[in-house]
Amino acid sequence: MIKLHYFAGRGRAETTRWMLAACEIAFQNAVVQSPAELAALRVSGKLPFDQLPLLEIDNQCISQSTALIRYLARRGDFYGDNNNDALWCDMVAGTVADLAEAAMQAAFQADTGLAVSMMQSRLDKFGPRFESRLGQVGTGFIVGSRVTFADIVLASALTDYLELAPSCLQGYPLLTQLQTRITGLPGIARYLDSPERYPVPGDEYVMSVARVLQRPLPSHMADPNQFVVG
Ligand SMILES: N[C@@H](CCC(=O)N[C@@H](CS)C(=O)NCC(=O)O)C(=O)O
Repeated sequence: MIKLHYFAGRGRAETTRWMLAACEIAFQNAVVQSPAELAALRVSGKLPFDQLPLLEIDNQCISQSTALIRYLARRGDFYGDNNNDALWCDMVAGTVADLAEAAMQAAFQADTGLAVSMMQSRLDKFGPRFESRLGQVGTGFIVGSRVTFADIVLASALTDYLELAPSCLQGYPLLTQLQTRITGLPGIARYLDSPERYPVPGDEYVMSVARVLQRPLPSHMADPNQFVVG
């Protein structure tokens, strides 16, 4: 079984989960729940660069979320039809990472209003560019005439945005269509409805990450140093 080692939540593993789903590759979340489990992974030699997420696939242990999604994109033929498509996939995926970061950090903010306003300013910056790109390409996809990993990571980020700010895509009909189309792909739809899909991250997730990494909680939380050792 293919294993994805990460904390008990979406975080930097989520784009890999979406790509596994798009490739229709069955996988298991291998949850790192305690400092001891992380320490065991660190000494196991499995972590190429001593970081999570870690994907065990094709008889190798691989890491770095941006490398993981590209590996799966090549494996599943989601990297476009030529070098120029691949370039645009990378440009879009890089911009999506800048958009997605605000949603990924939302659970760590002092309140939801602040988190949503940070997300809104990212969407105000990038949303019109994505919308206009979709208009120019004219196929319903952000690159070329079939699904690429750029569509998949974009739909993943948009889904995170919609969960926290349900009306945020008003005024973006093409982005709305793309999000609907990609979340309706059979592998993705199955994944989103499966136990491997984590809920919108909240305090519980923030605490589990801090506990495993033995690092401080965000300062607005009670007893921020409760997991810090020494
Ligand atoms: N650029 C890396 C960042 C990985 C990263 O920061 N991982 C964190 C968890 S989200 C980690 O492993 N922290 C523990 C450590 O660096 O020792 C990626 O996208 O995969």
